[in-house]
Amino acid sequence: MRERVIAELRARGASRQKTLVENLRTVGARGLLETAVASARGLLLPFPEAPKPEPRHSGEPILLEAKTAHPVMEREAYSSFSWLDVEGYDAEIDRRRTGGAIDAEEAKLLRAWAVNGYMVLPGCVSSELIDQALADVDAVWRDRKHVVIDVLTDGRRTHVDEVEPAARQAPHKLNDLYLVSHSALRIFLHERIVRMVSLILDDDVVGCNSLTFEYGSMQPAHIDHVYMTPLTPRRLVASWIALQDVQSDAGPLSLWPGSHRLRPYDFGGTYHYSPEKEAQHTRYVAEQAGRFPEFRFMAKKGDVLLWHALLVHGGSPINNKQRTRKSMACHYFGSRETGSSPRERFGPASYLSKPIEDTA
Ligand SMILES: O=C(O)CCC(=O)C(=O)O
Repeated sequence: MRERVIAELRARGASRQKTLVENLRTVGARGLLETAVASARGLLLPFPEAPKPEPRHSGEPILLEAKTAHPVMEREAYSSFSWLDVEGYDAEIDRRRTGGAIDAEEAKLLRAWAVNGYMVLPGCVSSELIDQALADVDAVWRDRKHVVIDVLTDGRRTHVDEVEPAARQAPHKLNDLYLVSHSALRIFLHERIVRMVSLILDDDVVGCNSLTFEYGSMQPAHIDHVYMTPLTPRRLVASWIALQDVQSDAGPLSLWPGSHRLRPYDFGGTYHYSPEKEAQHTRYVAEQAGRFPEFRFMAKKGDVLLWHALLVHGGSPINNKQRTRKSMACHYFGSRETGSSPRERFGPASYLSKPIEDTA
């Protein structure tokens, strides 16, 4: 009887997620009567209490309530989730620390990562190495090398040898500088970055692409995972390396800590973006970012920040167009996620010798 009454009320739109008043409005007079009858028989419906949270179990993914009308992934394979994105990560960090697999500093960074979706490695890259990479950027422009460039002011993707030299003075991205600059490669696969990414992914690291900026990107809030979707969803990490001290009017990198726990957007059974749904997705991201405080990374030259595949981030507005904001943003997969793409080894990691096309 109780199940029948509940089923009927549900069929007319009642739900445990609504308040009592909303449910009464939804089910109308007949539903009201049935509820009263059901109550009189001791079958009081469970309105208006909030649903009881399910007990959390070790290994269960940690996700936030969707709170959106946009389509989101409701069911994801447990096996996609990183060990830091499931219940019990704290005890697992302790276990690895006690067993000597990680040191105290790494344990602290991994805990920050699990909660916020990012970690900072202050002073990670030496100033000398950065200056060498910047000299290579100058050489790319001076010698008009055939390096892919995204012109951010008009959305063009072209090459440095095909673009007007003035394009250098406006926001742009040089793609995969590491293919022509050994110094950029040493930054991209810096041993400390590779070490932390391999701990996060629990896998060997494959560098997929590097983007070099001389100005802020002003990119709207976005999530890299939709553009660079690994074979196993979620197995992507990004790094951001300050090639100079960042000034507040130069469009610092913005992050929304904790947003990596949001459910990914559902592009029709896939995590990978489709151009016709991209605007909707951008609206979803902007709506969801509003649930979190914004953090602007006021980095010093050599500081590195790693962010989670699903963390909402972007380039904040540039308030001084003359001000440079030299930086690199790089993306990494685990070794199992790149299929048969050609790779080169570099120390404990490897990198794609022919990078993938879609980038954020
Ligand atoms: O550096 C920035 O302003 C943003 C970089 C970024 O969002 C990305 O590479 O995904």
